[in-house]
Amino acid sequence: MISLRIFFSFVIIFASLCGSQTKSLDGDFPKNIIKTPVKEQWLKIFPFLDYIAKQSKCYVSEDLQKTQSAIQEDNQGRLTRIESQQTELQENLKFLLERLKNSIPEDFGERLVRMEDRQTSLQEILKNIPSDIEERLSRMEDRQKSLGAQLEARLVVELQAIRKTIPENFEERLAKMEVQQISLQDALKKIPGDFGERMDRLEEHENDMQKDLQTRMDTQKAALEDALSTNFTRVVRPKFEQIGSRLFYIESKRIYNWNDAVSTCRELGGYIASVKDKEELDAIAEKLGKKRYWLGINDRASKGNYINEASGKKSEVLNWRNGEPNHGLDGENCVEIVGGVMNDEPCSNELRLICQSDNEV
Ligand SMILES: [Ca+2]
Repeated sequence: MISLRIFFSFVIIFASLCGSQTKSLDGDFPKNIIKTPVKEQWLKIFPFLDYIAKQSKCYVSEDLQKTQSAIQEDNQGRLTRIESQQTELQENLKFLLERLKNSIPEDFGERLVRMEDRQTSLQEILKNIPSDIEERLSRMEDRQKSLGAQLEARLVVELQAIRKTIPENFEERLAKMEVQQISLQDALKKIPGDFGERMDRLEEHENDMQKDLQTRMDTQKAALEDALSTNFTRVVRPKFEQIGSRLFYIESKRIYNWNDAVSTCRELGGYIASVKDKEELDAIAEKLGKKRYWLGINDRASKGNYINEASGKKSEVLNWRNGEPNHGLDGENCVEIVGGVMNDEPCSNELRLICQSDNEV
């Protein structure tokens, strides 16, 4: 029993030495222990302890070496991986730098400078614009006022000149005709009565001459009227243009209700337009496109009885759109034209307008 106890005691001591003080098993045994007689027993026990240690496979040094070499191998592997990652990163960085370098144009600096110069000059221009525009507008307004005044003055003078010219021309021609007639009558009186045949011929000749004179007078009168009409239109209605056989003004920018459209055309020297025939309707429609315009046609006095505003005559050309006139809304008594066809529309709506120069239609 005692030997068993001693054995187990040694085992416990040895185990504790193996766990925490491994170095003492591989090193020299302490001298102070060897010197004491009691502890000389230890020397006898050592081989046994060594045997137990070997049996227990408590090879501390070997284990430590193995652990160290494993750690070294692991560290080496990690270092290798880190190195390869570093190499890869360096190559990627190099590649990116190359790409960046290639993507920047060679003349980048110069272009930047040019752009800065342009920007500066644009800013200068922008600064100058507002004051310049105001001055120009002001000058244009002044010129326009002065031109308007000049035009008015010229108009008055020209009209006075025309009034003076017409009667003088006519009086002159009438006087000449009277003189010729008198001289012819005198000549006729001098011719003896037995020259009836000659008288007949003379009468015929006189008639021919009169007819000829009348024709020439009519032609010249018509030419004069045409010239007057053209001048009058050019001076009084400069905005009107020839469409077909008549003059029209198309207001495509501003919109008016129907009553205002009527008064606006009067202010422009014309009348809100109606349509003479289908040919004229097509010619006007071609000018208007798809926009909506008032015509001078309405049935306000009697439903369905459409009257031209300018002449007061019944409208001859009513090219209705399918389903129109529908008298759909309250006050749909005024006629608009859209894309060549007509529609009855509330007169209070605001549309573009067309004026005609005459009030015959
Ligand atoms: Ca309608």
